[in-house]
Amino acid sequence: MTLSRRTLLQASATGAALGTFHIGLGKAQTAEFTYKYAHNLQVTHPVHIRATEAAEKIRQETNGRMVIQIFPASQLGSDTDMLSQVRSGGVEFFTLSPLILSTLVPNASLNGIGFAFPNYDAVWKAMDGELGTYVRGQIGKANLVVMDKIWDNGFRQMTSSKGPINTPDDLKGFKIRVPVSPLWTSMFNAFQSAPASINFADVYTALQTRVVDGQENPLAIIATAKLFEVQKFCSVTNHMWDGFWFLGNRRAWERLPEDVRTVVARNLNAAATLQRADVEKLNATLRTELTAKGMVFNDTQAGPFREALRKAGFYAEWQKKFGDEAWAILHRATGGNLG
Ligand code: X2X
Repeated sequence: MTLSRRTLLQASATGAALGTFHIGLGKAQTAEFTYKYAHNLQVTHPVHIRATEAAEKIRQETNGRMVIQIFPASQLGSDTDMLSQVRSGGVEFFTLSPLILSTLVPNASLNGIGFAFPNYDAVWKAMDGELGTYVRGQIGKANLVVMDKIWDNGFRQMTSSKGPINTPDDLKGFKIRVPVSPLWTSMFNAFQSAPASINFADVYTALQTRVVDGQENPLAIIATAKLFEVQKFCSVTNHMWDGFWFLGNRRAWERLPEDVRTVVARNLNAAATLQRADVEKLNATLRTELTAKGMVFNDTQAGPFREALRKAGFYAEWQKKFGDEAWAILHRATGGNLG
């Protein structure tokens, strides 16, 4: 009696376990949609951490119908490659700086005008408001899908292996890596630097081998991509704010049923909000950490840099390129910090 009851209990326990196993396996095997998401950051960066959480929630909330596989650190290719892949459908999702996106959607780079945003409050008001709506409209016209909430990259700072950047004069002749984007090249040409367009995937090596002497990125990237190993000086310039639009391939997006799309968009946008707070916190605390790792920091004044850009005709040139409508939107968003 005892035995048979135990046998029975064991059998049912095994059955339950097997059942769970089968359901679990079934989910993995029968995901209706398995989409790839590529980005250029390390797995320790808040973009990767929050996107991973969101992908797990999306899997759960769709009962396993939607699986998002994440490929960090430019594993599938550089930003330039991934932009063409997300257009063709080779990857379904991709996060990209608005400035690099401007190689496809020219006015996407509005937020990157030098020294435009005074602080994060102004950034989020703009990107969640009129400026963001305008840019997302432009992205839509280029036949890509974009989530409502932009993710944070941060205010960018300049690093160098040579010496600190204190004034615009220090940028003259400076061999600096910039991302592949006309606005970045134009800005450092205006400073009379020698900018080299290099995808992020190749930046660490370019610095290590001294192909370039410096680069510029927010502290969260200088830390997580370990650029402090190959750069000695960090000059706090806050020379532009940069983010990441969460892009999707349109055909892949339209293949998803409405209810799945809703779950995906809701979780990605919620993750962006959490990620913004993570980066803001990191960018405020990392100076101490990077100093402890041997980096030498200096503060700078925006005034002389902005004046150098103005004198070089940078703002006038970009006002013409963006057009009056777009420039007026930027003007309203930044309280007139445009030269
Ligand atoms: O390429 C960069 O420097 C980075 C990582 O900040 C961007 O994606 C624009």
